[in-house]
Amino acid sequence: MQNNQTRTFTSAFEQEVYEGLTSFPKHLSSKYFYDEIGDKLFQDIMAMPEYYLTNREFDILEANKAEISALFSRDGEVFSLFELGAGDGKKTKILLQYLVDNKIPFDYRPIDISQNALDQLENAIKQEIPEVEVNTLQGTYFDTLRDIDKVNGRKKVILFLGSNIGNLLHEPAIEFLKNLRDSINEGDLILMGFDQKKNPQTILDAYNDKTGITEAFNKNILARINRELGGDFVLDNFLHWEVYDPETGTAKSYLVSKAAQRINIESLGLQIRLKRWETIHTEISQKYDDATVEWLAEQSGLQIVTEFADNQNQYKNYVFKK
Ligand code: AVI
Repeated sequence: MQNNQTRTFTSAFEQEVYEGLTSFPKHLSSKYFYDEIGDKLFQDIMAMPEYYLTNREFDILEANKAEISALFSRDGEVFSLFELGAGDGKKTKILLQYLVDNKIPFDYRPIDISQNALDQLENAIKQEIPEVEVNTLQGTYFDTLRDIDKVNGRKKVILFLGSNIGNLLHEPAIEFLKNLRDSINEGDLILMGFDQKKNPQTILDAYNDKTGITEAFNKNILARINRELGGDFVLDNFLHWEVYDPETGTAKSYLVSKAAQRINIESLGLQIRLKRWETIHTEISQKYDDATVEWLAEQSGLQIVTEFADNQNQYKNYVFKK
């Protein structure tokens, strides 16, 4: 691992925690929310009534599954359906079931860094829709997509659902989309979910539920530092705080220190101080409008083929091609 002055880190997690907590203002990356406990908390978030994103996307896929499937397979051409970050596949199963029922030839290739997550998904699909040919791919998204070109000449369709793109600032989102563009060929498609700008209160409620599940999810990053790096964060000493800027469409999550406090993180040999009301920024969840998605597509060399929305335009799925 890389050196930071005189320090040697044994993982990217160690290095990013060190850098984030010694910066001003302090920050931690939301990608570290997702250990076993964080995955479970995110499942709970998706089941909350306030977290409208999952149901809106579910409804869009359900209402448009015939049209979407027809785009994926023109003239019965066999294709590979890749999925980045499939989770439990709840929404994807709508499309898988439709494709199977209509005898449209395809195989399903979920990509994930975690073999455990892939095994669980594969078992669930084998139980529920045994007709689907599942070929899991363990690895990072882009290395895996690039490698697949060498072994599989089929048309590619890539799913990236859940508005996961929104956890990236615009610049890294463009980098991500450029990488996606580089890993597809002419004729291939990308179906991606983008949560839309809407009544700011609806967004604040989705990220600050009264039951405290999102609070626990946000604080899990501190709990994870305690578990994995020997930290001594007291979770009750922090407020979960959500803000939403309706002009830029950016929702931001913070942990706010309720008191002046010192934190030790043993494996980093680090002691930090937090002033009363000092913040640790942990996540962005970007909300979009058509102009912003068009701009992102243009910046990354993608074209919008079509889009699907729910009846209140709360959420949209766009189809891109190269
Ligand atoms: C995974 N990601 C798209 C979620 C979101 O909406 O930003 C993560 C999340 N954070 C708080 N609630 C849900």
